[in-house]
Amino acid sequence: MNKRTESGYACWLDYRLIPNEPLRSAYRKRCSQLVMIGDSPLLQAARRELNLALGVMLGEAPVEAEEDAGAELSLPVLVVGTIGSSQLLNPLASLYHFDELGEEGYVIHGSGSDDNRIYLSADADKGVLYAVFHFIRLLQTGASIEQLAIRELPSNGLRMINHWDNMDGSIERGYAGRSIFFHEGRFIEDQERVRDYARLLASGGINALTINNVNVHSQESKLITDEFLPDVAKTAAIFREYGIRLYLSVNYASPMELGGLSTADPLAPEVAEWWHGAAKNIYRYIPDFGGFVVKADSEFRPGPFTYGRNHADGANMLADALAPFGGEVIWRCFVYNCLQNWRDRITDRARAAYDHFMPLDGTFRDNVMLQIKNGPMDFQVREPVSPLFGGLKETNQLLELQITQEYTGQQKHLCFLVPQWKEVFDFDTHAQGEGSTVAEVASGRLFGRARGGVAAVANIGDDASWSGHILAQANWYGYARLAWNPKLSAEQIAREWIAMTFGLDSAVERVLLGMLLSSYRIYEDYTAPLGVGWMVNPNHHYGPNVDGYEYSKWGTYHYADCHGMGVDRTVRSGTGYAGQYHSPVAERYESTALCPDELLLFFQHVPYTHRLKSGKTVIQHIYDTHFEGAERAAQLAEQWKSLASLVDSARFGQVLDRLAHQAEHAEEWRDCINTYFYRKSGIADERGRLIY
Ligand code: GCV
Repeated sequence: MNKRTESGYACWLDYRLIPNEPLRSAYRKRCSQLVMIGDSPLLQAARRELNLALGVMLGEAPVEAEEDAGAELSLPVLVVGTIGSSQLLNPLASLYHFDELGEEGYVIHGSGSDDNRIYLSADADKGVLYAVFHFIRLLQTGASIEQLAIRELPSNGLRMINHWDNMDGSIERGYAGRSIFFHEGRFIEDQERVRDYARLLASGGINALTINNVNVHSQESKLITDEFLPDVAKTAAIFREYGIRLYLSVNYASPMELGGLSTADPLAPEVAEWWHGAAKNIYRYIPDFGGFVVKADSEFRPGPFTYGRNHADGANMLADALAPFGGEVIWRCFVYNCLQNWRDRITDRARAAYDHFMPLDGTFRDNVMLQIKNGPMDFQVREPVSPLFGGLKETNQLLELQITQEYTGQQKHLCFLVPQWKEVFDFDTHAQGEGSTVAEVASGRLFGRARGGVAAVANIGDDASWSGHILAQANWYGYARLAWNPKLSAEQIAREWIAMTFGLDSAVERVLLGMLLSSYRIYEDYTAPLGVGWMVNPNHHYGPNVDGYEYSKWGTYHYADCHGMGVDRTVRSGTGYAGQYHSPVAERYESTALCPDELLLFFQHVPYTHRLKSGKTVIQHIYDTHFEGAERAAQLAEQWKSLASLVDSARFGQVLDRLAHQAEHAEEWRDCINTYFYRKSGIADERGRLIY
């Protein structure tokens, strides 16, 4: 077993000789020759990958033939290139509408009967690259390649990863080492790792990236200046080879901090002029630069509020600066400033994004997208979907997810997040009647918007395995796959990832599939009952602390007292947040009887004796889920142990250490939460289990 496999570095592009001989020779038969048409950088990347993958998996790389090789081409051959680039691809033209594939769609076609060929084709080079990665995935997952008629188009135009990396090498909310881009205030010179990262991203179809934190400090502000643009350009060039466009997070106050102006007022002509000059300069270095990501007026970052302007004023001014060069502005909606204390039951941080941005709907430029976190608070284990989805109708939107496990176990706990994200994508906003899912809204399709998509905060660093916990790679892979196609099931994604990462052993698949698919629920059970969030230690957000945020000023409460708990967010008696949804969602959240159990305490303040739909009381639910969650966390470790002889010892040990920690830590969670609520409520566990 090689080092890249053992450390986890190879991730899901861990090509290995296919051990099943009949399968390998069936593949080899169809892939003995390769005709690759074209040699743009994207196609060179595709060729390199195909040769590498086939060479290792089949034991020998295909023989590269010329497209006019004549008789030899009667033997099986893989034909790879854009439609129209060679007559060899002509048979496809009548079978698929290539003009509908755009820049990124592709076709994989092969029928055993009429000829011996498998075609990987598209209308553009990027589509060909994606076709190649898809084809490799077929072989890695043991799929039949005898009859192929695959046509793929991405559901989302923008499929982005956001890094929260700082130039000193630290990563905000990073749990897997230091930055792969920066060290001690500068770019890391050796970019081999960055190239491997680009391959991994492209294999899942990621097409956009920011490399620096949305909290843009002074050194990072200079990324848009001549001091660092040559380095940014070098990094952009690597990602470009894999079809990924680079964006930068920018400091809204740059005209003052870099340009020496006395204001950053978006309506001041000198400010607009400064940004125009800055944009022009960036495009001199990076002609396909994606644009700016902006966190403004949030958590002490500067923004247009300072000047009495609104977010549309700020975003549009930047959008105008970028428009002549084809760039766009991604403006984050994570804006709140609701200082309050625990006595205040009316102010509600959950309302903030909607209250700020809904009145601005329709006032943003076409090259602005609003980036909206999946929930109204902040990536908690369980939150409702942000009501801005379905609320905003005339504004481009991006759904923001968090791959890095800030509140979901920090890559020390196993928590496969794809099931959570699936719930978000599938959530029906009812904005245009039934079927108005978040997937349809975010992609732009529901309201006929030209732009849209999804962004997520990265979970990688310079750790040998990239992600700290090897099983956390499944979240990174799963995000990319869902961004491409939110209709994929969590199970399918998990199966693919397991096969590509650990091979095709059926016991490994069965055990790991069970572990991954149950892990989110298990984590929720021992940490965050019924939609309550924030019961974590302040600042670093790891480990239980029921009152950790209960007396903070940021509106993060559960309001537990001796009678009951939960936040009344109803219109009738609470903060009114439930009214930000369309009917019938609003009515569902408004009603204690209709509100789904898993979000009950997010929307309602109820007595501990309130009976859930499950038939249990709230307090008994808390006890049961915490006892069972901790028990099931311990079982995860046992399940993994059953794979001792089937997984290489290095990866086996790495994962086992984390699972052992998780099991122990889940007990701490169980005891802290149970004891707290037993003491508050005075109600004993029906089953008499040990509560300290
Ligand atoms: C990058 C949360 C995190 C912050 C993060 C912020 C954001 O508050 O704890 O670390 O800042 O979200 O999304 O901007």
